Amino acid sequence: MNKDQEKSAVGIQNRRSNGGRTILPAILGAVAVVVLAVLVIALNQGEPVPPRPPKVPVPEIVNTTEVPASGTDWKLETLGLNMKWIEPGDFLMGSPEDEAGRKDNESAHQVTLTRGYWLAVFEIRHRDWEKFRDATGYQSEAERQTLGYGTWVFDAEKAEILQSPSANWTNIHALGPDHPVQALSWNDVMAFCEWLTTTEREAGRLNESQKYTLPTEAQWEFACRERGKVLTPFYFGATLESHQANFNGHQPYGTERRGEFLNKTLEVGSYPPNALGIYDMHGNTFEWCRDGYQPHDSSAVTDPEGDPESDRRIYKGGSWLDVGIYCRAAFRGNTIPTDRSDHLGARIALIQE
Ligand SMILES: [Ca+2]
Repeated sequence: MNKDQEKSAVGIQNRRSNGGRTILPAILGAVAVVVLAVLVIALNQGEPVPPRPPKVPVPEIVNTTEVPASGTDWKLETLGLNMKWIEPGDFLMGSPEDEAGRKDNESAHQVTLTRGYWLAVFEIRHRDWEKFRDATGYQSEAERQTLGYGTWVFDAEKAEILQSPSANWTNIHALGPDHPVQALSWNDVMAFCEWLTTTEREAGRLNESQKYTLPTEAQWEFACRERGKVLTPFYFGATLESHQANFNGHQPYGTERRGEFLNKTLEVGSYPPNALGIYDMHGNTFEWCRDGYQPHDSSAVTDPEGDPESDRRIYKGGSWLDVGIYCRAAFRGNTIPTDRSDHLGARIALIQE
């Protein structure tokens, strides 16, 4: 007799000792309670968060014109980086008042963009910044320790973000050439864009009306929202889970399904892109935008560029460190243009007058 049979035999014996009439309903009741509890847990938790899907190769772009042409994607040869053409249009920027986690400065309003532009499919990578550094010898503000510090760094043990004098892009999340570069100030990224513009013009791959720069916040959000088709907080829909983006999956959005917190960046393009073929606009690193900060109001606007007098700049999209609410398309971070942190990077745009 094995142990299971022994247990079974003991059960039979117990039922017999109780006359075999009252114990069966009690067992059925207990089973029902267990089944109900499992169902409640299942309804709250759902299935475990699935793993992120395998990476799909990014489609190759072959330039067929000497300079970027409206309506056509462009390969930025200096970096080997795809730039997606974004057709102009109208969209609803900001968030509705019932969006969970929204802030007061996100008032929904109609925005018209009258000019198309190109947006990089990836955040700026370590390989990109190394080319810039090698070509120019540029030292970032963190390396120069302007303002008396290097970079804000998350201390996992203390669960705090602290200033680290020696931290900069060369040693913060420097996990490989295809990881996003961080610890850059807004000023650093604009210097990078000026170098790209000069380099591409000298190579005859940019005309005088075209330049590389940061996207405005409206250009960023328009592309994130797939030219206005996405009205939910994410281009994945109303929820965000850790198989969709690199963020703090311990606090997902719109779901109880707790997922991973990797505590690091991943290579760009590790998660599915949006319908325009743009990756990591939710999570991995926050992304600087060009605008000076100003609160939204509900008025319709055309080609907004923020407040030119503001001493603060916008950043968007959340990061590897952030919980779900900060990864929403409408969320608006802002800080001074000299600031830098270990979860703030950028994505470049190409614009033309
Ligand atoms: Ca991002």
